[in-house]
Amino acid sequence: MTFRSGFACFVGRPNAGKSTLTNALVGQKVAITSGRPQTTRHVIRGIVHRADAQLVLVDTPGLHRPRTLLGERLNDLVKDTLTEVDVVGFCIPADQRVGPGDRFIADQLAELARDRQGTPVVAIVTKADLVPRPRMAEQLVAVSQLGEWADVVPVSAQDGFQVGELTDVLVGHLPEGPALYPEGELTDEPESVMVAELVREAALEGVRDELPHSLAVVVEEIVPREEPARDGTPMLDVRVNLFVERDSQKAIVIGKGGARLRDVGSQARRGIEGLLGARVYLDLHVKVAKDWQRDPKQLGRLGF
Ligand SMILES: Nc1nc2c(ncn2[C@@H]2O[C@H](COP(=O)(O)OP(=O)(O)OP(=O)(O)O)[C@@H](O)[C@H]2O)c(=O)[nH]1
Ligand SMILES: [Mg+2]
Repeated sequence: MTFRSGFACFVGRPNAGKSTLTNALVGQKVAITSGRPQTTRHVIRGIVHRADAQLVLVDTPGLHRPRTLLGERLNDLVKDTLTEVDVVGFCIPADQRVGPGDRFIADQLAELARDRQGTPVVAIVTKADLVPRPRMAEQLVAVSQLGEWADVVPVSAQDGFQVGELTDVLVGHLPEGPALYPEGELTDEPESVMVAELVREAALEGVRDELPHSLAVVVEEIVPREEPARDGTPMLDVRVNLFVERDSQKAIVIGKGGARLRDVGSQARRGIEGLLGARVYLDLHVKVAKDWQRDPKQLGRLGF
């Protein structure tokens, strides 16, 4: 049997369903998702293990016309990633007409194909569960006309439709080679990054307008408590800073009498305890970092 291994990268505009699809293929949550655009801010690797292949999925931030320095940095990150993978999955949601945002990305992919020949691009029509069949048929035609694709695959990360088929197609484009990661490893994200992401996911829920873009989360420390919990499970102190750009946003994140922040904390804590396999005391602090999205110094400090 030939064993294949390599990298696939998902691109697409914000909210296209890239991270949800990454999680569906991996079979576990490795990337946070939300209904807000620009949820993913760094490159996340999820690993699919099969008897005949190892597929490393690289989930990227949505590609879009940048309006801030953060936006530019995210786009550059995606472009660098595109040149390093064996196959690209271009995600286009089924429930929205193909638009300028998709064309912008199709143009970038065409440019890439000129610079670096041979990287196949699979067009993936996501969120198949949201549209009736005739609409899906129309979307498949529209997507086919958007560029030169190695394949066009409709898929639903929600109900699992065609997730296995998509994996087969992506694996088919990988070179022969040995496994790249140890068996059972599902992501190479450091724990501190996963913890920060779980807090950001919880904090994104229910906030509106510009706030999601203004929120950045940094883990200060994760330290074991000397005393374990009463039932003997280990206890961790996890200290996390949430940065927003303005005082008014700070008030929103904290909520009346701290109610919102408490909800965010208890939701994030559940995910963090599952991840770290320990009881967690989660300490959240909200701070203002004025206009950090446009400030190179602050972007650096926040890890961008
Ligand atoms: N019904 C349905 N909804 C989906 C599906 N995939 C994703 N979604 C929803 O679409 C929204 C965006 O999903 P994400 O996976 O965060 O999208 P993304 O492309 O990673 O977004 P960015 O990281 O912001 O670029 C979320 O509310 C998901 O629940 C799907 O297959 N079916
Ligand atoms: Mg994402």
